[in-house]
Amino acid sequence: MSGLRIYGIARTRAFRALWIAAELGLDYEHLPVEIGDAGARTPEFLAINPNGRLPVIVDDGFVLFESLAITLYLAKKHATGTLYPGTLHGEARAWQWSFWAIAEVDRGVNIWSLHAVRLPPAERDAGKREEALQVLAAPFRVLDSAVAKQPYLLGNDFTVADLNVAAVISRAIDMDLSAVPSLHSWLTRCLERPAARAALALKRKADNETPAEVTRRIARINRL
Ligand SMILES: N[C@@H](CCC(=O)N[C@@H](CS)C(=O)NCC(=O)O)C(=O)O
Repeated sequence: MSGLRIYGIARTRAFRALWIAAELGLDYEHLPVEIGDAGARTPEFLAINPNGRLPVIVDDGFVLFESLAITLYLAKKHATGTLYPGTLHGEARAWQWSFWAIAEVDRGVNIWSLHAVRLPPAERDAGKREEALQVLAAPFRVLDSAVAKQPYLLGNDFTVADLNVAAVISRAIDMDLSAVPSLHSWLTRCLERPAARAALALKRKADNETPAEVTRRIARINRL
């Protein structure tokens, strides 16, 4: 047992930590904490992550929040030279794509998926959905052209850069991606990896078990 604990129900950004742990073949304990007062905002959880958000990990006593900081940390700790780039420039590119994903596409994909898939049909807002697609169009073209030239973001091999971007936009697999065919095939390739499939299975199960009231709360508290 590595002494790694991953907090956060798999429906949340904890999916990203679960995917990297599976890629790395780590032993870990998963604590499927729910958002808000049911979990992440309790005094016990706030003592671990004062942000009251998911995910957070505790790795042999080392506490770390921010999903992509978690994936980068675990990849660097366990797979430098393979999943985590072993060169200065490779590392910087992995950071570049990770920060890009958080800044450019994380919120848009989240808004789209809530208003296209996750909220009950009568409560979906077509305006928000269309606006999200407009916000995503330009960055998706950037990603499409990056993976048109080579199979993965840093070259011929799958790295943590691919994992981070694919995990952030994983819910975009349900969009019409015909305008960005290279992005579509790259995302499919990433999500078909055995480790991704294992983490996605946990996420789908959590999605299916999430009551509509919780999905409404997600949209409300995050103003999505
Ligand atoms: N930038 C953070 C965002 C974390 C975040 O917002 N997590 C959501 C779940 S996906 C959450 O905990 N929301 C509940 C809340 O804000 O109360 C990360 O990537 O870890």
